[in-house]
Amino acid sequence: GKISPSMMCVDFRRLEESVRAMEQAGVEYLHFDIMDGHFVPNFTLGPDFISCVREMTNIPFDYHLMVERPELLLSVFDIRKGDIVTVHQEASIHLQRTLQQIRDMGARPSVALNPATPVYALDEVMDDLELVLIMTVNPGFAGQKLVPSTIRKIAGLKERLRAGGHSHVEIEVDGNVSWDNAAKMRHAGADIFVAGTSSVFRKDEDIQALLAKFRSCIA
Ligand code: S6P
Ligand code: MG
Repeated sequence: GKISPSMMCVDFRRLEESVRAMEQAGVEYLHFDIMDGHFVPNFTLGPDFISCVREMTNIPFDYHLMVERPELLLSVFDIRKGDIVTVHQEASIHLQRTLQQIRDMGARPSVALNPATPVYALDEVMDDLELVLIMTVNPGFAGQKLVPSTIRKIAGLKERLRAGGHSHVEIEVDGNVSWDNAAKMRHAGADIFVAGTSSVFRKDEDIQALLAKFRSCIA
C-alpha cells in the first residue's frame, strides 16, 4: 500500500521538519484537504500554503477538493504531472468534463464518494478516472470515527472494478485510518491510505517512527 499523510494534521509550527520526516519515510503522496465552507462546514488549506510546501519537496501531491463546483477552482492550484486531483461526485455537476480537464493537466483524475453515496454512481465515468477515494468518515474534520459500512463498500468497489475490467483503478481511503482500521481496509482492497490523527500525527510522538509502523500495517 501507499501512504498519503494528511497535511491538515501537521503541526504547522514544524512544517518543514515534518515534510523532511515524510521524505525520509518515503511516503508516496502528500494529501491536501481543501474545504470551502459550503460543501463541508469547515475551511482548510488554500493555494498559498500548498505552493509553499511545493517549494520544499518533490513528493507528488494528492489534492482532495471538498468544494462545490471544483472545476472552477482547478486553475488556482499548482497542479503538476503525476499529482492526484480528487473531486467529489456530490459536488460536480459535469463530472465527466471535470475529470477530462484534470487529465488534460497531466494529473491523475480521481472521484471521492461520501459514505452515503453508492459506488454505482461512478459507473458511467469508469473510463475517465484513475482512482476512487472512499470517504470512511463524513468529510469536514480530522479526528472523527469510522462509518463502519464503508469497509464493506471498499470490498464492493474492488469487486465491481474487477468485474468491469477496471482493475487498474486504485482505491484510496480517507478518514480514521487507525492501525486496526488500516488493516481492515487493506484486506478489503484499499491501495492508498490517508494517514491522519488516528495514526501518524500524535502530539509529542516521533512522526518517522509512526510512519514506519503505519507502513507495516498496510504491507
Ligand atoms: C476529512 C479529510 C481527511 C482528514 C483525515 C484526518 O474531511 O478529508 O483527509 O484530514 O481523515 O485523519 P484522521 O485520522 O484524523 O481521521
Ligand atoms: Mg481528505
